[in-house]
Amino acid sequence: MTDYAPQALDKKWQARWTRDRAFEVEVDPSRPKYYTLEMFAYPSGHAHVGHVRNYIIGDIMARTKRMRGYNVLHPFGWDAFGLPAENAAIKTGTHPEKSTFDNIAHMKGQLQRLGISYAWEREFATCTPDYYHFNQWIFLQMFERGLAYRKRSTVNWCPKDNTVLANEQVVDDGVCWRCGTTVVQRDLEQWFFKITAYADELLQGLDTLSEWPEKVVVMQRNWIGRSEGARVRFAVQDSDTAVEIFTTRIDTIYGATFVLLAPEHAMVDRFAAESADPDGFRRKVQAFRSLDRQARLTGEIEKEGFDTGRTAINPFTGQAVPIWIANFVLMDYGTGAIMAVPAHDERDHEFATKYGLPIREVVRAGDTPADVVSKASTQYGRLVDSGPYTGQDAPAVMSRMIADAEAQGFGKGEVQFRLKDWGISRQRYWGTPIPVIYCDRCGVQGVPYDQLPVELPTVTTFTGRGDSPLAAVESFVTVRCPSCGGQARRETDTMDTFVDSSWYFLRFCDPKNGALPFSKASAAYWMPVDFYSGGVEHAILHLLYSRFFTRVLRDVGLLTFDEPFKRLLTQGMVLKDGAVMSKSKGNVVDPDTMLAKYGADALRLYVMFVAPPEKEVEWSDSGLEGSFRFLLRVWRLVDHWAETVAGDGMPGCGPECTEAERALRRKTHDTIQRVT
Ligand code: ANZ
Ligand code: ZN
Repeated sequence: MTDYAPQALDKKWQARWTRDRAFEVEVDPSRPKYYTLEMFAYPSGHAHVGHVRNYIIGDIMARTKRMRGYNVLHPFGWDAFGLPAENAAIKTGTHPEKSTFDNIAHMKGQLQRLGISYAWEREFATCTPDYYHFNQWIFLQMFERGLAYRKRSTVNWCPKDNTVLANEQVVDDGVCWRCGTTVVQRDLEQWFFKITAYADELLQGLDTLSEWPEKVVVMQRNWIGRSEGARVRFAVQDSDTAVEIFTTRIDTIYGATFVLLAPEHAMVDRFAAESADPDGFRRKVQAFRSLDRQARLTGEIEKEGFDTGRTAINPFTGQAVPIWIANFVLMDYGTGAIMAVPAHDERDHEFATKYGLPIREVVRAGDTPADVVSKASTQYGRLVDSGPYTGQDAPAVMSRMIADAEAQGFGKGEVQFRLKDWGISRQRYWGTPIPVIYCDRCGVQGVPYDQLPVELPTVTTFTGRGDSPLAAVESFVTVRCPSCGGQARRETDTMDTFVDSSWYFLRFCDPKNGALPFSKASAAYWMPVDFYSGGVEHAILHLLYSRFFTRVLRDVGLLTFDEPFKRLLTQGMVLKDGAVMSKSKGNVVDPDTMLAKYGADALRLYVMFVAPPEKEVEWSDSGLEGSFRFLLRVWRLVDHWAETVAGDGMPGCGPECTEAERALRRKTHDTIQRVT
């Protein structure tokens, strides 16, 4: 009789796996491959049992597939750049590189003690030049193709610290996280990735993701937000210009009783200048512009506006309608201007009611007039009071109205996407330097490939004040122009860390490649990822950016497929006392404590037994205790019979078998089938 001593077992086997390189794999075309991946980790310091649930789920997939004969790639790495390490450096003085690698060492130990079967020889951290070299390589490929470009765009700015702030650094009603000064908006030249060039493809690709959770597919579809509609010109009276509006409901145009402009609309400044009280006009506009953007996007604001005093001609009716400015009209969607149809749109209705603007019913869903004065009627129906279109059915009539607008030259059909190009510039230190050089004579140039990587210089003091930290390093900024050899300047912004995670799964196929991000052959064998698991908080950005990068790298010639992740699982959160486990809530359970008490198998078993992987679970020590006791029983049972069944193993089941032996054999196969 031997005792169940899981701690000793864990130690013994973990040492053996490392010695035998048990989970290291090579390309082997003679065997079917299986690539299973958990979203890599931000090295925050300590993994708690909420984090490790995901790794356990992935590990079980990896081990199962291995036992079933697949050549399994199961790697792990570190999403190691980012703001928290830099913020910590500002507070404590510890260099981000040091804190990052200390954290990695600790967390790696935790995962190893859990016995997760990673191919550790493929591990990398994105903050090393070996990796970010290829962020820069990919950037340059995109730059050559017009997929990386510069444009002016708005950032959060702290006027006291003189620095750009990330959204996370703007706290409590728009003040700077460090000094509490009210944050203002500022325009800066920034780099963008043209993800919109792939908008249609990213949308269509969603239809092929049959093994993704439906809710994630829906979230991506809404984020891309394709809208079919029309662009229509409303001529401004007493002027040579026109307001262009975007609408998805041209069928309601006879009920457009006013036009609304976004506060940022280009025409606003001109109207202000031409008004009787330009300063008063501008003050009102300014108040709208500085409203919280997020609140404006979600519409969770009191709708407000004011009359510009100007009017525009509805090209269908020929009638003049007033032009107002409204805080809920967004500049970066459509044309930044709308025709307001209060009878058939809820937001317009609220606005019209508040300011006493006219409401006209033009689409009737039922047989009798609807009470559109009390409530907007948003359904399609039959057109009324709509000139030559009266009596026609919407939406069918819309294509005819668009064709007529086109024929008369005041409108056309148009598709709009909610998706915006991806702004990647960060005025930060702890990220990938953007590989660009500015020369007064030769202009904006990519760093030549043979000069990559552009390494992060060593910065020793982090104040969080002033320009981006790289701009203060003279030896970094000053550089020779690659074309004329004259004196030039380096770009001092770094890349959004979402760039790092947009292709790391490809790097795992070929992590030591010094010439390319990965070889075509390695990706052809291992990709796509067969099983990808992680948190639903990445349902939109990370997964969309990865799908975008995959297509770009396909067009660069490195990949031959479109979708990186075949099957996706979003694991449920682990709660403690009803709240999501997190350091800030002080309710974390450290896996090491549990390992010391019960061993790795009990913890793994518990995590898998407590609920389906997609479901939330409430952590319970007694549940873990139960898993431990179950393993104890298995151990004792096997231990008791081990000698009896030793030797030839299970008896065959020929005619000589007893009925009991035959029953046991049947039960065995039945169990194998059901477990599989
Ligand atoms: C007139 C109208 C009448 C509208 C009606 C809707 C219902 P989606 O589907 O999201 O694309 N819109 C257009 N640009 C806007 C902007 N920059 N800010 C705020 N709202 C804007 O929505 C398209 C509709 O949203 C457009 O169609 C427009 O209002 C509004 F009964 O035009 B509609
Ligand atoms: Zn030059």
